[in-house]
Amino acid sequence: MSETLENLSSETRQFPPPEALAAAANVKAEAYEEAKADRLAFWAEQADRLTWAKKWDQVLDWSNPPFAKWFIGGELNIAYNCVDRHVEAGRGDKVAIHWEGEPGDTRTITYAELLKQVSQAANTLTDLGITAGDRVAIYMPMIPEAAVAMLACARVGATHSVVFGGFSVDALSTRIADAEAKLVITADGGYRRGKPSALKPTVDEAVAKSPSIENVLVVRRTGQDVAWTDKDKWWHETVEQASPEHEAQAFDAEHPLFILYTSGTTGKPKGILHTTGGYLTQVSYTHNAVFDLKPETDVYWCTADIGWVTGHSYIVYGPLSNGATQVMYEGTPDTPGRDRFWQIVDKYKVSILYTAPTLIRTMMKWGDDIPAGYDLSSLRVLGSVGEPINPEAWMWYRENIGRNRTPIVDTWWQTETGGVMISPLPGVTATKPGSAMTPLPGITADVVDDQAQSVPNGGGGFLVLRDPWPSMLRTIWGDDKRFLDTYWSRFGAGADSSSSDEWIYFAGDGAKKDEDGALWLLGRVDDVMLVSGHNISTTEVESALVSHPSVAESAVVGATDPTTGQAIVAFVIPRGNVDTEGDAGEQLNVDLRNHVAKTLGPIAKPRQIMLVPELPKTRSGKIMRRLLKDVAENRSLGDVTTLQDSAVMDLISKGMNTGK
Ligand code: 6R9
Repeated sequence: MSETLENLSSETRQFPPPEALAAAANVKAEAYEEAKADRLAFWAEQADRLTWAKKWDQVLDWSNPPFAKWFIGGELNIAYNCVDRHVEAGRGDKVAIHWEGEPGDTRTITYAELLKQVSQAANTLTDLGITAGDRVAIYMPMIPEAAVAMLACARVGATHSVVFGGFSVDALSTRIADAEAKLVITADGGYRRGKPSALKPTVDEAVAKSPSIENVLVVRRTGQDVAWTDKDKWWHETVEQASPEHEAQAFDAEHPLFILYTSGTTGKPKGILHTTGGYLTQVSYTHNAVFDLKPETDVYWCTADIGWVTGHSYIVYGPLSNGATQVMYEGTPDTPGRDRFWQIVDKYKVSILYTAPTLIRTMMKWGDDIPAGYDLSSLRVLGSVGEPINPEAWMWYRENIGRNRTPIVDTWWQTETGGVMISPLPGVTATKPGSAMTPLPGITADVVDDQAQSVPNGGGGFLVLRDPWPSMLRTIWGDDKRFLDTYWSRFGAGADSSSSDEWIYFAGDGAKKDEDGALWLLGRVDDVMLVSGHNISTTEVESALVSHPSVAESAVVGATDPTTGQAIVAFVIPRGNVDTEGDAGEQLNVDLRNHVAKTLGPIAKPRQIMLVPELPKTRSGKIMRRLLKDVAENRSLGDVTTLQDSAVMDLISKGMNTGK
């Protein structure tokens, strides 16, 4: 992105918060002013939500930027904050997790039961020689033991590294090696798409290549046959037999809590390191504020996998620190039927739903009649995370799921930020479809040009974060230099040519400010296209395509072009009922190209549109445009190890070759 990003689309719809919700909201408009007046005092106040064994002496130490320390001198135990203190306060019988297995089996886990399991698992970790500072890899399906394992690590001060169940041997073993993990916690398998899907064979292969691993702890979930080595221990023969008494010891506020690897677009995965006190402060605060959580009455459901940061912050640490009752679901959204999500919302009377744009667009494709068959009146706040949500997908979510009553919070954040950074507040913000709106209280985000100058309203550029925040990454595990290079050397004091002494965090996303200063996220800057000298965001072209009634989902890439530098190539999934055979398909192609030209202007008209049945996505639902670019430029495919379903690329390449 050499110049600024073009600001192509305009959206004028706006939805104020429902009055009753606003009147009873956890966070009111004053919070912004309060945080602005004294940011550190504001965060100190939020840290008081937690129970500290020893209070901190200083809120922030920024004397060695960009290496931040928060709540210096403070000590706390994360598991104590997420579990024990709720039991001690007499809420042991409250349900922590309503777990729903994909085949329909269920478990109800109260806070008292969770305390027992976490304590037992902590005792087993200790028996296996795990002590504070050791690293533990977790490779699990979405079963309660996954959360128990994370909390048990936190309880004994071990640093967990969760790897998506389903990632390859290579992905798992490189992550184990990078963190020098001593233990893997896994399961025989989990249920996905109606059948048991094995995990243990992948672990066996990875462990064979991993000299640092001393033990493997295995939960029996599916009962499928597993090979067994002398490193393997069954969970039910160890954890479930262990003493339920475990005294949680407090750790320093900056004690490492977890490493989570993000693949980025190129190169070796980055092990993002998060620590204890600041992380829990921000995830606890934001979970309460952004979802307006009322722990006594709400039933919260985040559909993410715990292998994604969203699962860490908004299934495990945020909700449990707030004493929430939540739903946890093991499987896929179309098993046994495409109504599974709405059946779960109806069954548990879910009141807060947090999901991803990719799922919303998939539900759009499946049709309005599916959610229409369910009672969704329990819902009162809807959330979105993971990608920019196209205005039409946002409207569909509002109308078909929220039934025009519930606010939508579009939450922008990253593995690196630890917690939500930019989002509406459901009782305060008048939302606009497709906009993440404004930074939360206590957060300073901005959009800048090449020279790190703040762009005026109406302009576009790079999203940056200006002040340190409590749940920020502390470094890249074992690679401080890469931490500096990746996030801090683009702008501000960390940049070679800069005369500024302000440290500016480069998020890697493009964004624009509208006329009111609201923020619109435009995708990764690596994905921005340069067409005849114009910087065009993939997100805006995708949103224009999705606004056509025949389109369910789309992904846009810039492919090398002899005349325009780059040309726009779009991959489009038509809605279920759309005829794409023969002439009808060709007509649709012409219509879609014209539709984009009409919506955004002729410069954004795609050179080519491919109708495809699926798009390549990561396990967290992000479209892998890099692979589509390989297809569009007739290259062999790059690294596909983080792809959710590798068969998808074959389908797409075949369509490309036959011109369909
Ligand atoms: C939480 C999470 C981070 C990247 C981020 C951005 C994209 C996430 C978004 C969004 C637009 C939102 N992203 N939320 N883009 N609007 N509400 O997704 O973390 O997996 O590390 O991805 O996801 O591009 O930079 P992570």
